[in-house]
Amino acid sequence: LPPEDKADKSELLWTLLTQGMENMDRDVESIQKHIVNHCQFTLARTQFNLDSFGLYQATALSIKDHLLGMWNVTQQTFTNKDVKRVYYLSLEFLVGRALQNAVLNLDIEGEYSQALMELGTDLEKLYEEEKDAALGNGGLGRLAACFMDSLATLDYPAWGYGIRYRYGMFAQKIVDGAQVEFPDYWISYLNVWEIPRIDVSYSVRFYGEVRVVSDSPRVVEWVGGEVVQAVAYDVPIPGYGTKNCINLRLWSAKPAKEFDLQSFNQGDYLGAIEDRHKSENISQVLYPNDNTYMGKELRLKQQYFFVRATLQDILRRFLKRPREWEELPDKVAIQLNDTHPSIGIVELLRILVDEHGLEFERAWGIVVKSFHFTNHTVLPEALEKWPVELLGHLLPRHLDLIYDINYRFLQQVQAWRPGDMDVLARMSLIDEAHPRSIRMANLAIIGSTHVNGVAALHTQLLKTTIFKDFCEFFGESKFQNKTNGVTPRRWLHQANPGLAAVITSWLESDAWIANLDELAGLRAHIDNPELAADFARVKRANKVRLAELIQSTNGIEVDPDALFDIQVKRIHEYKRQLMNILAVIVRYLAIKEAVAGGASKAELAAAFVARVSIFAGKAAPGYHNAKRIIRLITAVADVVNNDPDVGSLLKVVFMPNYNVSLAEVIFPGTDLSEQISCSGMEASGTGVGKATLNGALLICTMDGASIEIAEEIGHDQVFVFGALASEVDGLRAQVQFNTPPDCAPLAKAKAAIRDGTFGNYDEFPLLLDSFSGRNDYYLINTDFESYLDAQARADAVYRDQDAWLRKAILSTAGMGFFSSDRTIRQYAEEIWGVKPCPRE
Ligand code: Z2T
Repeated sequence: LPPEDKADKSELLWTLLTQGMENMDRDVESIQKHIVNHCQFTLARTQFNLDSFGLYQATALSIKDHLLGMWNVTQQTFTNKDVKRVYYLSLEFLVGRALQNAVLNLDIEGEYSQALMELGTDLEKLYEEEKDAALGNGGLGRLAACFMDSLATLDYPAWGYGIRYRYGMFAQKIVDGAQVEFPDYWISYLNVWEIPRIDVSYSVRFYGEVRVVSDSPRVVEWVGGEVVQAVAYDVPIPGYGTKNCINLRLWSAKPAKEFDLQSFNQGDYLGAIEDRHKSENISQVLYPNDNTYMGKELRLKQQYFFVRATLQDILRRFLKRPREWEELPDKVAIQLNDTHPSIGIVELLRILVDEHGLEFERAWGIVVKSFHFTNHTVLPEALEKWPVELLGHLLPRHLDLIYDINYRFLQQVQAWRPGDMDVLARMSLIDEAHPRSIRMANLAIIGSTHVNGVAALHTQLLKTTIFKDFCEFFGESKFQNKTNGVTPRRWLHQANPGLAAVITSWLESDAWIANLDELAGLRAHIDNPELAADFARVKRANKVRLAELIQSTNGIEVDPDALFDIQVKRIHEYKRQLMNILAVIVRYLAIKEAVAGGASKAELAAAFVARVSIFAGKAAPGYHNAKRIIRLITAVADVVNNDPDVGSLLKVVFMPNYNVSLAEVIFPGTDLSEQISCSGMEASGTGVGKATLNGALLICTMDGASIEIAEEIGHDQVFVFGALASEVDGLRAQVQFNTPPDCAPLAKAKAAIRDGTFGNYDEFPLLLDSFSGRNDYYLINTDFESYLDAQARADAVYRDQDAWLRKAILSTAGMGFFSSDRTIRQYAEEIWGVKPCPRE
């Protein structure tokens, strides 16, 4: 702290505060006292009303106290050293549960386990009491959470910024075979992990008008409209093997501090109070769309609310010391997680020009140097395009500035390609088609220094397709690749303690937890049958655990010795869960045919590898075809699972409410992981990393991160099939102009659906129509036989367990590159220019 802050504290208070930062004892007895203290005095529980949830809360509160001590010193270190900080701005942070993660990162599980055992409970059981923090949809949000873990672990001076949604990702129930959404009111009455900072609060304006204060020099003011308050809630993020602890700051909307005297003076006191509270709507709910843009005004309000508060907070920190504005990019790097926070580019420009009087070009130069932008998709339906009218109404001054930015930018484009009106129309921030709209990706590109994709193929596609003009204009060096990774702490160390122990014992070290490249050391033992036996034993135990969960949630009995074939991710046509279930139908029909042909049990076992086909994932509430796919999966499950001809040769399971905690059970129990997107469409995929890390084999197209994973673990380890990204356009054209008939197995599967084998549901004809003949945009027919062939190859290897285990070990062993630690180090060194800053 700067010395003057000491002045208002007595020597005693100063000393106690300084000592109090980290006087937490880690012995069992102190832990017990600390927990019981929280029971009695924070939660006001007595011996008569203390249940498991209360004990979980008290335990978590005691862990949070540990974190806060670390957190305070970490933040002071960043301040004292005046280091450059990185700010990760994301509308989503899909963190899941925090207790076990914190206990493991603090390396204090042994002590807590014993402390709680003596108190008559079980730490593992308390872990299960925690509700997931589901402030994200899928890959993009979970990536942000993995990044926070790596940023903390690697001691980077980083902050995450997001929104404290009152309702997270909806809970999914399956009712009569169909998805039904339920609200996720996740903060029951106390969220133990957050610290409300009522003292950290900023106002945010919407609507209103722009007034000219003076013409030359031109000064304008944005006035009127509605004002709401953003209040900070801080969530400490511990790292592994470090005493650093970083901050995730989430904003919650509250009524403005100032009273609008006018509305109160009108005599409608209760009405005026009611109006004020409408502002709280802004942070109420996470939009549940993955990979699709929804042009709702409330969503743009969320985006602006969040960046307005965040930028005020960042600048307040920057201005704590006397500075030149030109120093901003030396002290601040702002990473935009997709275009969702990209209105921040215009907001920083507005602050510098309107509030601090900087000349436009000077301000713009500073803005561009401060921002960097990650794109997560090439799907056109996901690219944000705000209607000009909507944006101009909500943020009138920002629309002015967007026009100014665009005018200057298009002049440069014109100078670059004189007379080329097409390039001008394509690169403009304004899409002139009706309704006219702002292209947020174009804004994010020209307002940032670096733009990155999330896997090698994805970045290549960005540069050659949707961002081609920009790549030619700015030069290639602006466009970088940062292949996604996952945190080995949550996705191996925490989720799969059995495999973690095996790895540690074979490597004779647990250094892999912080340096995943160490996994390569397993290759030295690849011919040792004992290693294979260890892998087999752990996988079997994890499959038993998963089978028990399936029994309790779905009431289906599955055989842990069957091949567990798993596709878990958001339901989306491009991810082709539909192709998967169609292949399951083909398998089912083949079993039926064999039985009808009089095959004996032994003949059936020789012809078919027993499989459990497991699906999980949420469909966006308005995405009808995705919901129909769920309906088909559950209908097939109903028939197959109850068909005595099939027995344990085939089971189909749709596990409801896929979330982070469920994923932690599913990936360790996966034999075969389905990564079967239509090539060129899955930007990266991160589930693929979690499965492979846990020793699953991949059945995959050459898409997203799978390409690089296959390269790292060896192509022999994966069952590859399907068209390449480079072939997709040509194949689509072919399907359009010279539509091929359905291949025989696909025709059979469709016929079975049509003839009512799986029931006669209204959804089915609509679903079948959506990908028939020329409509087959996702190339299911094109890839189908090649997919079946890959499945047959997987079956063949599974029959040879030694061969399978060898591939499983080599899969895990090759995953070093896909640690989010590697990804974050690359961002830090190649984009942000920030250095590790371990606390003093
Ligand atoms: C999302 O999860 C992803 C992309 C989006 O584009 C939006 C959302 Cl919510 C706007 C996913 C990609 O689909 C996936 O391939 C990728 O692995 C993940 O982001 C993280 O980069």
